[in-house]
Amino acid sequence: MANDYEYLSKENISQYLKSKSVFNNLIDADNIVEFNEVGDGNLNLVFILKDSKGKGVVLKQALPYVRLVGPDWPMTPSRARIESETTIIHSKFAKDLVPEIYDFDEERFIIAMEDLSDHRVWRGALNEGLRYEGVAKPLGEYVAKTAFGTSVFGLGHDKHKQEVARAINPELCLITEDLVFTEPYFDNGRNSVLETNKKDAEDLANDKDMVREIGLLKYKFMTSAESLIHGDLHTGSVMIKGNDKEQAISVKAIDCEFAFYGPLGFDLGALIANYTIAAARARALGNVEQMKWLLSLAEQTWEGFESTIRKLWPTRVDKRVFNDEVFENLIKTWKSDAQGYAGAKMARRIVGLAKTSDIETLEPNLREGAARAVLQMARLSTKERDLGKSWKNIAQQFETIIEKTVTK
Ligand code: SR1
Ligand code: MG
Repeated sequence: MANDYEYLSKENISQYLKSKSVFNNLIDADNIVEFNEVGDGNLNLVFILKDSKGKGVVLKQALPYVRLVGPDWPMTPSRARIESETTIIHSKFAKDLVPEIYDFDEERFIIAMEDLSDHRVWRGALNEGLRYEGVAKPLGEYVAKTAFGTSVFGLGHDKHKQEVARAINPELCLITEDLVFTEPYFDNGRNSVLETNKKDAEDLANDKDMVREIGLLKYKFMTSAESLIHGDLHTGSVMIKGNDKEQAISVKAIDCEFAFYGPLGFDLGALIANYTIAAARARALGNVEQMKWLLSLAEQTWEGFESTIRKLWPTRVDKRVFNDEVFENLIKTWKSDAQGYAGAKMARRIVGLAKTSDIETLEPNLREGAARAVLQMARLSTKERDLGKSWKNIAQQFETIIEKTVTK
């Protein structure tokens, strides 16, 4: 694959817009008055462009390497194709919950999409202590609709098989296999923690029950082809638009370049992990009510997920042996997976490469306790995933851990 394609820049962007008719009615390429590079993720260039009449588009270009590290870590830019195709497929099932895709340039790996600059990244709002209602539940609905729609229940045998093959994403899956499931337990030189958290990281890696569960979860991640999952559904992959009552009026799941056919509980776990990390931050900053609210979001997401997938279940394409008893078993499995993956995703953000601003922007004396709390919650969540606990019970247990570690 050619990796010598031209990168977008302020100098060449008008020319690029003029070269494609899809932009004719979207933006005036001769009157671009705003050009902002806003890529704050780990991988890509992201430009928000606006013309003098206020019309805007977003151009997202995949670099042939991991932006976080630089050209020393090559990475397929075909991830942009995966993101574009997945967003379009997900929009068939959850149109309002993803951005509109206008174009994909397969030579320069550029996705043109809806301008969401009237939205903001949810993680940033949470870090500021804002409490938008109406985000966690729609995200559960998004997981349910997209997971059901792309599963054997939604697609049937032939289409599901074709889709599993089309959507393979081995390079990005390997990032997750390494960073989420392996390196927190077997350091590959990319881990880092505060000196005062070294013992916590060692306790995690030496926790045999945890490592066994992580192994089982990694195996499932590598072999289960349930649904076309988002693959990186953290709070930085969610954009929200709120009203002045801190009620979300629009929620969008973005950045699905890690998408592939995998276990749907991975997406639920990613959300829950990031709510929990945000809760540790809130308490470290003394905001008890915000912590409690954040810990209640897992239940909201799960309720959005479960109620939606229950409604979809009667529409499954083949009802012969996929009976209601099967569904109740699946619900239990998905909950166990969600809790297991939540713990895996919490631990990786503390110990491994690519951490979260929630914790990293805390002063070291606050970060220490927050990081310790997250690691302890991670181990509890993953190891006790099959105990059939209620979400309220889990939230209560997390709160107890946070209170003990963050405020000691
Ligand atoms: C090298 S990419 C690091 C991380 O950024 C993405 O958001 C994924 O979570 C990935 O693991
Ligand atoms: Mg991302």
